Amino acid sequence: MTEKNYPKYTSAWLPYPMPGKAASPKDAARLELDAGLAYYGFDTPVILREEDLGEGYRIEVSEEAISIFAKEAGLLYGAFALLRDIALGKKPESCVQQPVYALRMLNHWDNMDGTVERGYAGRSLFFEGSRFDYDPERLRMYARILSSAGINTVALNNVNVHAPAQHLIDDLLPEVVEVAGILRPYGIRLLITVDFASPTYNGLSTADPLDEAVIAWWKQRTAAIYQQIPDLAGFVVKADSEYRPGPITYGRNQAEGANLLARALKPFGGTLVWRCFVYNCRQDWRDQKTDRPCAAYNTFMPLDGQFDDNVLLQIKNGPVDFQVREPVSPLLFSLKHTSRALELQLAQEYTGQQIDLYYMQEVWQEIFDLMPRNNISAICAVTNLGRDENWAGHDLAMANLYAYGRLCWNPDCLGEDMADQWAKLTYGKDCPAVDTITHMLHQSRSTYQKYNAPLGIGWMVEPHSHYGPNPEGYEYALWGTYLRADRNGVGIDRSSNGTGFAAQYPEELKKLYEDPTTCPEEMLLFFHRMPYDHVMKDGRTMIQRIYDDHFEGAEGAEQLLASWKTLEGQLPGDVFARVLDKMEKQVINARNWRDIVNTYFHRYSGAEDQKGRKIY
Ligand code: GCW
Repeated sequence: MTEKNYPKYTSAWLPYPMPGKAASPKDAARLELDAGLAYYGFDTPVILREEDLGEGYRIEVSEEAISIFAKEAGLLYGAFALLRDIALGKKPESCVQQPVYALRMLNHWDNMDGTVERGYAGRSLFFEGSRFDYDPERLRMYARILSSAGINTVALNNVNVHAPAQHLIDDLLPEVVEVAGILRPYGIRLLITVDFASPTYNGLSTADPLDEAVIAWWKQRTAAIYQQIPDLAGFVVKADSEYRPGPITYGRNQAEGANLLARALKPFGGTLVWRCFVYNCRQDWRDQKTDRPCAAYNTFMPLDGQFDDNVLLQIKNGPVDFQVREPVSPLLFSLKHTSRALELQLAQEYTGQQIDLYYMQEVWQEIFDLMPRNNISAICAVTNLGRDENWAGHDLAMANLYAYGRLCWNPDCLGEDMADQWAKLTYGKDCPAVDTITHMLHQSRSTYQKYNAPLGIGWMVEPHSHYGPNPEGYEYALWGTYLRADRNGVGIDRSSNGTGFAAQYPEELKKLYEDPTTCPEEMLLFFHRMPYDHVMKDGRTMIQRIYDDHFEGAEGAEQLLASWKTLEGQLPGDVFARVLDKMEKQVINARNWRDIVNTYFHRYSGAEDQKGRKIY
C-alpha cells in the first residue's frame, strides 16, 4: 500500500541512514548499532547479550568492548541509549536502566478519511479514503523514532470513533494485524480505540454493559482479536463524553461500562484504557452552579474501588482541557484504588497548533513537582504527528515528542535539558545553531503564555479551530467554558465560597488555591474572580499585569523570529525556510492576541495602560 509521490521524510533525531527491515527487536538493535556506530565513527565493538531484565537493560563498558544485556525490546532501548550518548559526545558508562512506566503510550486522533482531529502536521500517517493507506517504510521510520525515545504503545485511531473505524475490531482487523507486524520489531504494541456501542452495529439491540448478550459479544470479539494480535496492549475508550456512547447512555455507571471491556481483555493480559474526560457539554451559560472542572472528580471518585485491576483511568493533566494554564487535575491525587494514566497533549490544540513555538518540558516539570510519580502507573499523550515531511509540521515541535518519550521512560529526565539534547541529536552536537535553538525552545512557553489568555483563565480562543483570539467566542456556548468578565472583574470563584472546586484537592493544595493571596498568580483567575485593580505581588494592578504580559508576549514572539533569522546558513536550507515561515505566522498571531485581549479588558475595565502604549 505504498503511496505514490510520497515525500522524503526527515530522519528526526536519528540522522544516520535508516537500516533495513528488522525481523525482531534484537535484530533491529543490531541494525541500528551497525548503522549508528559507523555514522558516528565509534569503533569499540558493541555486543548484544541475552538477559531477562523485562524492558530494561544493562550496559557494561570495558576497554575492549561494550556489552548490552537485555532481552527483546530491552536490547533496542539499550542500543538507542548507547547511540544517544555517543551522539551527544558522552563517554559510554556502565549502567542499569528500567522504565518507570510499563505503558508509554501515544494516542493518534486519526480518522479513516485521512483527517486528524486536532492534527497540525498534515493528514493521517495511517489512513486515507476510509481505508488503511500508508508507506510501510515510513511506518518503520515512525516506529524506530518512537522506540528510540522510549515509547512502546500506540493507538492509531481517534477516540471519537468515526466510521468505518468501528470495524477495526472486525472487518478491518486483517489490516490492523499488518500494522502490528510492522511496529512489533521496534517493541511497539497497538491499542485499538473502540466504540462502546459496537455490539449495536453488529446486530444486537443494546450495548448495555450488564446485558448477557453484550457481555458474550465482547468476550467473543476480544478473543478473536487476540488470536490475530496476541500482543495487543488493549482497548481505549472515550465513553459518555462529547456525544460518544457509553454506559450512562444505557443507565449504567462508568465502572460497570469499563469492567465489561476489562473482563473481556483480562484472559489475554490486556488493559482497558478508559478516559475520564466526562463532563456536561450542554451546559447553559446562565447556570452558575455547574462548574466543568469539577466534573471528572465528581463522576469518578465515588466509583474508586469499583474498577477491575486491568482498568487504567486516563486523566488529562488539567481538570478542563489542555488549556494554556491549568492546575493539575485533582483526580490525579485523589483516586486510591484505581490505576491511573496521565494524559498529555503533544498536539498543540490550544498552545499554538505547531505554528507557534511551544516547548512542553516545563509544563510536565510542574506536574511532577506537585504529583509524586507513583500517583500514576502509565503516561499517554495525544500525538503531534502527521504526513508532513518533518513529521510534526513545525520542525522544532519534534522536541516535544523526544522529551515526551524520555519522560515516559523515567520522569527523572526532567532534570536534564532535553531541548538541548534534542537539538544536538537532530542537527549534530557541533552544529552552531544548537544553543540558539535550545534557548528559543526554553523561551517559547512563557512567550506564548504571556500573549494568550491571562492568569489561568483559559479559552478566549476562536471556537472550533481553537487558533487565535476570540475572548467571548465560547462565552455563551454549551461547553462550560466561561470567563464571566464584566466591568468589575473577571474569573470564576472556585473556592469554598464559590463552586467548591478547590476542595477537590488534598488539604495542602486546597489551602494554597483557596486563598487569592497564596494562589500561584499564573492561576489566579482559574480559582478566583478578581477585580481589575487587584494588586499583584510585585505591586502592579492585575489589569496592568495583563497589559504588560501581552505587550511582552508579542515582543517575545518577535525576538524568537529575530533569533531564528540569525541561523540562516547554519542549518539545512529547507529546515530554515520551514521554521521561518512558521515564526512569521507566530508573530502575526501574537500581535492579534496582544491587541484583542488588551482591547477586550480595556473596554471592560476602563483602565489606561500606565505606559501609554497603543490599545485599540
Ligand atoms: O478538547 C477536546 C478537543 C476534541 C477532543 C476532545 C477529547 C478527540 O477539542 O477535539 O476530541 O477534547 O479529548 O476527547
